[in-house]
Amino acid sequence: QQNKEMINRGLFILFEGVDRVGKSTQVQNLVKFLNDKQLSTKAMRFPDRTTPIGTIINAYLQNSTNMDDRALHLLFSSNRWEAKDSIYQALNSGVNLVVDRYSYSGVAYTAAKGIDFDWCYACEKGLPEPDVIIYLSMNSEDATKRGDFGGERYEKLEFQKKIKDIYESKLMTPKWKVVDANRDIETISKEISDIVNKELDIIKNKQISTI
Ligand code: DGP
Ligand code: NA
Ligand code: NA
Repeated sequence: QQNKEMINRGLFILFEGVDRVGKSTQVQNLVKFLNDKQLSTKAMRFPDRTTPIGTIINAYLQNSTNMDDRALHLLFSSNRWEAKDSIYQALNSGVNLVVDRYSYSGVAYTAAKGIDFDWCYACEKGLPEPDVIIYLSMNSEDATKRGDFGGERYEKLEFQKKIKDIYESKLMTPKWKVVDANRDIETISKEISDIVNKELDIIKNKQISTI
């Protein structure tokens, strides 16, 4: 027993924000930063378009199908629930997860359609809760001017403003780390790795909570 090494659980680090603020790039950079420090780390993203549920979500996002807003919301939520076991498995085996969108995207995007906030939130209750939430913040006009904006369903300026408002007025808690995304990639990555470095020691022995 004594010579068995104690495994610290992995950290659940989440990136949130509206479309085109640079989440995916920052996820990649943080995964690399942590792996370079010999901390085993994996990237994960939601929606996971590779599962059967994800295939339906993908068709909706690419405008090839329509769906009732609540039915769609439940599919996005299911797409997270179906990943729950693999999230726990990774964290409990000491692997850090850097996740691109999660429950807060779910609530923000559906509530922005005018659907009751609490109803949206209820579907997420019981999912593993992120340890660190990094919110990439940017002016909606600037984000919508970025390359490739407009290709998918939700990429309309007025809608993006509503989503941003729900994130910032209803979802954000003092625990969220707000990072100004309107700077060069390296500056943002450095700020994020500093944040995560600090959290690594604080969080590693805490139990995983649920939303
Ligand atoms: P991304 O692959 O990060 O570009 O996400 C795809 C789009 O889907 C993006 O516009 C955000 C949106 N989205 C992500 N998660 C959810 C969710 O749970 N519910 C809804 N309605 N939209 C979501
Ligand atoms: Na997108
Ligand atoms: Na999702």
